Amino acid sequence: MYNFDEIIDRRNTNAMSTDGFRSYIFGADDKTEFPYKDEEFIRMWVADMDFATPQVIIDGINERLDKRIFGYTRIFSDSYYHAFVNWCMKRDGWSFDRNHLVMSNGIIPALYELVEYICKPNEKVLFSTPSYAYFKYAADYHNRESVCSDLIYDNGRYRIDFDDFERKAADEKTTLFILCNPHNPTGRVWTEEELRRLGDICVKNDLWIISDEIHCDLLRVGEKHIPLAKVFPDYDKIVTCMAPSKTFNMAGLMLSNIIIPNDKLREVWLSRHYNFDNPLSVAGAQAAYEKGEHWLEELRVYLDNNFTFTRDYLAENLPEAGFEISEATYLARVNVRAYFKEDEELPKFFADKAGVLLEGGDMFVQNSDCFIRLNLACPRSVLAEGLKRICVAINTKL
Ligand code: LCS
Repeated sequence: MYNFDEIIDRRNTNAMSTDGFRSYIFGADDKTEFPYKDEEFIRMWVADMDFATPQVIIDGINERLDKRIFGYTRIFSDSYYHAFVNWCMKRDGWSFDRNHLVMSNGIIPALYELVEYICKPNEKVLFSTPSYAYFKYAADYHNRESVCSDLIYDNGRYRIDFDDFERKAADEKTTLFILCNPHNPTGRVWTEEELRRLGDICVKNDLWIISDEIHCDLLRVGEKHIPLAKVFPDYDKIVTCMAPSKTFNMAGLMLSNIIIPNDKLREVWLSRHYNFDNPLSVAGAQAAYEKGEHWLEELRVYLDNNFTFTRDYLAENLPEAGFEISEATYLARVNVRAYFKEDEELPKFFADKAGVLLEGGDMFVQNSDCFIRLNLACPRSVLAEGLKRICVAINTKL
């Protein structure tokens, strides 16, 4: 019913995807020349989608536009809470108190704030690597030391090194663990057993946990999301972060949900946070949670098919590449160790030789050499062209 094959021109919308790649991926400016024109690149990098945001959300925003005044806004009515908590209840079997919900203009801005509120200046922030780099940037910004626990790559699947994690969690200077659940960039959906083991270690060491669950709706069909706070309902040092941004391709509207059960931390947040919301974003998010489910279920099927297409294409054309279908996210992780040296700058290679924009290698803090990450949330024809270019570039390099 929805047309995920449609190619939508994103130029002239100030999109990161089309206009922000020079600075974000390459630290380059407008004058830096690439062998490809900007519009010739296949873009498989920043984590947003090339699909239209569902019409029900656009209608919700339009209804709010009709009210014509866009003054200072904060969520006062219960209707947003009900829409979101019903969504969580229906999809994840999890609910939370109305008072525990606070809003943020993004999960990353919330992480930046929370690191400061939670960790004293000499305390450390723990997370698993490879990692979305902003976990580290949030610690760096406040001069808090980051402690990385490398995930173990085992036959195409990542697992937690619990001995290493436990040792690092036991350091009394480590006071915060940032969990990515499900995990970007590995695409793992942590099992209940894994979450329980991780959580038990954190509880034993009295750690705070920020559970970044931004990718939790984007699961392969058949997978289930388990909010960490559902596994530890009595531990109030877990902050849960969720958002409609990835799920419904509305990251630019900058609205996210932060659930803080601990009264003291929430008081600090409420007293220091710049507490206003964008009225269009609130309307869009509420419409998403109330009416977006049907679209999401079709999107998931389309993404699943993009993953199987990628698996089959790589098996045929790049047989030495390591690839497993991600359990969550629209991000695919490909091990290209057979084709590259450890220190090769992969994003540059693929931009120059293939005309494909992707992220890889040290863009994920550490434990990520010789991996590339491909964003598969694009029409199948674009995906096919991107994969073709990637395979040709590698095969002609040999
Ligand atoms: N947390 C995780 C784990 C993410 O992957 C992202 C976006 C965010 C938070 C951003 O949250 P926001 O501030 O927008 O609410 N991930 C991206 C990525 O991997 N590439 O581009 C964006």
